[in-house]
Amino acid sequence: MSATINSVTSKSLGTLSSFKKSTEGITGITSLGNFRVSLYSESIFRISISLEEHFESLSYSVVANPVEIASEIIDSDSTLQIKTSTTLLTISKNPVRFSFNTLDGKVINEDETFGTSWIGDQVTTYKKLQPDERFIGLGEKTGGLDRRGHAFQNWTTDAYGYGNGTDPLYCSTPFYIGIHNHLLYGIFFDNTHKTFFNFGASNNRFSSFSADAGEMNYYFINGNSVAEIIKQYTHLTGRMEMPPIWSIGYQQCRYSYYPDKEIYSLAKTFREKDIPADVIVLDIHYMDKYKIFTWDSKNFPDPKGLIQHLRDQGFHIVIMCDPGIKVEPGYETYDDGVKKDVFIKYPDGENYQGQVWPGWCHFPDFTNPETREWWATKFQDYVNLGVDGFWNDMNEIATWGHSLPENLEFNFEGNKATTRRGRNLFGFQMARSTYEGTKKLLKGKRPFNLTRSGFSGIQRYAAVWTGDNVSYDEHMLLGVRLVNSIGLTGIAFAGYDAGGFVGDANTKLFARWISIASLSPFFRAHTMINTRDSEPWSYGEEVESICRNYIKFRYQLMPYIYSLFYDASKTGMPVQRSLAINYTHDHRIYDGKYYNQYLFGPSILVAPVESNKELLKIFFPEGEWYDVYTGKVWQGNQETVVESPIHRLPVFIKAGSVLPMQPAAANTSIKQQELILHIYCGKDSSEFLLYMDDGETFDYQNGKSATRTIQMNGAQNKVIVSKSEGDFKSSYKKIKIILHGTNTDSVSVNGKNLEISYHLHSFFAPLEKYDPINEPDSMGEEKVRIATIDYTEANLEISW
Ligand code: MIG
Repeated sequence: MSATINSVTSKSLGTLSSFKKSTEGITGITSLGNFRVSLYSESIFRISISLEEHFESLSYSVVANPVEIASEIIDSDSTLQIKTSTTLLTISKNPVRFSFNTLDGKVINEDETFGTSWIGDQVTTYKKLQPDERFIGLGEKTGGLDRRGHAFQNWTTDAYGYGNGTDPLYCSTPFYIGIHNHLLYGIFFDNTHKTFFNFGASNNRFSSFSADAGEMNYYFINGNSVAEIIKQYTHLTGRMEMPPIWSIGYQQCRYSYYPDKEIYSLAKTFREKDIPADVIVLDIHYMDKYKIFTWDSKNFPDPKGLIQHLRDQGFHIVIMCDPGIKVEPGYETYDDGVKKDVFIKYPDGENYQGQVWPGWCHFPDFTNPETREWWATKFQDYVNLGVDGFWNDMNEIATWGHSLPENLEFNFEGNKATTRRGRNLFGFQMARSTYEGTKKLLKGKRPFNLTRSGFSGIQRYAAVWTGDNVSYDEHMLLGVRLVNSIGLTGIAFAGYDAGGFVGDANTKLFARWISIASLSPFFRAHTMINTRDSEPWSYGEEVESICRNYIKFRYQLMPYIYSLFYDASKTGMPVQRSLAINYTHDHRIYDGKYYNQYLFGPSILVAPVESNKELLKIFFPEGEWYDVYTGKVWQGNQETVVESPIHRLPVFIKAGSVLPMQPAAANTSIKQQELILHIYCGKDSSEFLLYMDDGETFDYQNGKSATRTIQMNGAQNKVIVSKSEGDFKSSYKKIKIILHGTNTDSVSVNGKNLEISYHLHSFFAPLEKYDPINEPDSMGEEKVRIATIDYTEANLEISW
């Protein structure tokens, strides 16, 4: 059965005529349209609704399969119910509407009267707004943490210099979480057309999600916590692999560094100035006239020598990869692309041309598996030169004019689709092809891949950065919020251009931006062509010392941060965590005063603040919080004012936690001798999984890793570090135990008393002033107790 729908009125899914149970789940026929319910776990229900008799099976996002679950089906006069061990789905028969409930009958999420309906090709599902319902997520979207009262659309867009309210931006991730009455759920709308989300904007009846065309195809996720829902969502859409450890070090970028001399000198300056860094990024000017897979032979006569030299200094190179391929007979990539027929076409078969940096260009059709294969092999030359970092830009697709024709034809895995269905996927599939290709070519070494555009599932292939931000304070805070939200959408590896891309930063702004970004997942300074120099030393000595301090702090935290990435690879848990993850039901965290705050991993609270503010009102969640500079302990569950001078970003460590750290080093590949356990005493308990591997190969997938659980029992003054599991042997020779917030005079390990020493501790060096007659300014100090033991893989019980 198929129905014709016009756009004069809205028509909704009709009454149930029949249903049947199949291996796929339940399918039903209604007086207008068909539906199918399939289960992906006890708590994930996929709802497909179509005017056609068959349902779409292709998804670029979903990697999980439906499962057979011992669900009960209860057929009564007016309803059809499906019950799993966690969730009761009630489908009313006349008309067909869906309501998800807890087993004791509370409504988690239910259709509004309009249910699923169509206006022309546009399909919408309406959900009843629940009392005080909040909405979080949707990834790279501007606005507040709670999205109630606002509407958004997903249509990947080159949003150069976007503002505080611009929508859409570069990535489309149609997934959000609803919260009300201590209940929560996630909805992932797996439709790649332009989609629209309304969270009670201009209405007080419903939240809704619509697509310009295609099927209603959504996954309802029932979960007890935000973390659980993210875990389920990334069960569906996949998780990242471990990134190369160097990619989470500091990356220095600008549009563009050239000629090669400038890069030699950059690398040297980092080392001379004792500022850790792992990456120098080559933006478009390394290419010959912006042609991908070429080198500008004048400015880069010896790329191999350059890259080797950088490698010797402990630097990796990340290079810009643009999808636009210049139409120029004789240019190898162009000729080969035409021959292999890999480009996006007009309906009459002509290759589409759009204008970008190189001039008129064709664009590889990354929804074609053969094109992905073709693109993947093109990286051979780069890899031969020693390149292992790749940056996918302009993949929304961005072209001059910003109006990609909608009649272009995409291969869509052989199914054909127009721009309307293909555009949101372009960046995602470009990143996929780049990642899969370079991974293969690197023969066991991990590539780093960065993308501007993406769709749900992009976390499997690339880190995401938030594009062309602007050098001012509000934008800095907006970037923090974007990354918080991107994290809620299963993308753990994300960041923003520190210092701001468009325009010039000023001294304070640059210092603050680097401080905050040092505690973000992807840490890179970047700036636009023709802006002022923006390296850590470009803003005077004071800023240089501030940058050095925070960059070094990040390097000290590397064992902790790397373990957070491991968590992301296992559970989808973001590295930078919106407070909505741990404190979901505390209304204060949604307040505009506090919604930029986040947890960096489980134990570090970061309160981002404008560069010119010396005082900040912050919200301390429950528990107790140590000031990272002075060790002063703040009581949680309160709103209070803290100091935020330019050299001291408000950062706090949760009492009752342990931070695994190490000494700062010039780069991440230096073999470390000493694991430092910072124990923050307090009555709370915690558990942290320390993860180690070689940082650069995929051997960890075959057991060559080491995990150790660090269990803190605050009330009993005890930390247990479990014996090392797995085949990887770390380079550590010593473990230094640093106790914060205790006056104890005795520390023991496995019952044996240790010698302790008393120190004034700081993670940060005193700030040099521009005039040497002044004493350097202390960053703050804290009395700690220190004891050192030999490194051992055996179980350790530390008590004090
Ligand atoms: O039209 O490669 O967002 O980071 O420096 C600009 C040059 C193209 C946009 C990216 C930006 C990059 C720039 N690119």
